[in-house]
Amino acid sequence: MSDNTYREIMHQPEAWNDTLAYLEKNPLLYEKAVRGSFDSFLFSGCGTSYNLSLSAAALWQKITRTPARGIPASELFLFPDLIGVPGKSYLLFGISRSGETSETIRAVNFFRDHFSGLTVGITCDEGSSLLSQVSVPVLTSSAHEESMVMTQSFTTMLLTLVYFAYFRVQKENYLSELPGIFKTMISEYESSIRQLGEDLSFEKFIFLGNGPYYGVAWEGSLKLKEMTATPTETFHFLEFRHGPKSIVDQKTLIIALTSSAAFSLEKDVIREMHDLGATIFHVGRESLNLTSRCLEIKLKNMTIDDCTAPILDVSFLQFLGYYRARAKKMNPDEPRNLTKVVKI
Ligand code: F1P
Repeated sequence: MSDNTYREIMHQPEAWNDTLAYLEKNPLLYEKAVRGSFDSFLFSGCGTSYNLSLSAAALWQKITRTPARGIPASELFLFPDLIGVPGKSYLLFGISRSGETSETIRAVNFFRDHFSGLTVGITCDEGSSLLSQVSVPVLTSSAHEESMVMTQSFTTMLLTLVYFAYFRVQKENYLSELPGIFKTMISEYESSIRQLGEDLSFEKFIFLGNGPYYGVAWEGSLKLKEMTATPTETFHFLEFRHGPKSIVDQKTLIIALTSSAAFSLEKDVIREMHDLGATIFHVGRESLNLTSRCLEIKLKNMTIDDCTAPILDVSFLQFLGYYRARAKKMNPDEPRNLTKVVKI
């Protein structure tokens, strides 16, 4: 494959390695903010960067045991009284691949003028506006992208935020194992994912994820939508039973990102949808033991847990969107209706 999107998906191990090395070498860049004393932690961005904020906030709270929330950048300046509480201090992580998205820049500036606390900006593009507007600039330039859709930028910025969470509580992490695991798993599963992506008989795509997997499920859903102009939906597992499951049929593909914490209930939902005729694409540590209409990616590596699996899981979903786009003769580098940066 020659296009930028494929190259950048496959570059993720290098981007992760480079970024971890950069973070380990430069703790003074972020130590004051990441280990600072704040009442609550906000993660904010737009589009893919908002999906990232959802998973980053869940992982932050899970790892550091401090309150965290993911919000769309526009909510911060449109409904500030729903985000902040007078007298409380916050650390805001402004997340933007380009560092030029108008809403994210506006949110960071609004926060500085109306909230108390600090701002950390995370971006992949050198010299971007975001870097000059925040208290603590963090540049993950190894994940710079030429393509329109965000792939390595998503996982690398999420990896950075998970690294910060472990750094704050000074806990050991296994993030450095992710690049090797990615290479091993992609060599094993890429062809199966490609086969699924090339099956154009599927008309409905439902992404399911709980806890830290919910934001990543949304991101997989957005990748498929952006690259293939296909309607998709995303739910928490058990929520899907409360009405939306009415659409499930033989033309439905359920993409299920299961967790270790809730697998016992998650698997029941998946089996119920499989019985209704859906095909399953499952990524998780346990097996569903379904004999037909199911592709399973088993996370066998013992060091992968609910704090790190979300970073890896999304890369499998990037391939699904990519191969469906190619099967539909669409150019993943130039998705319909989209611009690389949204300026308002
Ligand atoms: C945010 C974003 C992307 C989307 C498209 C337009 O960009 O909404 O999520 O895929 O590229 O911009 P950024 O703020 O992360 O640069």
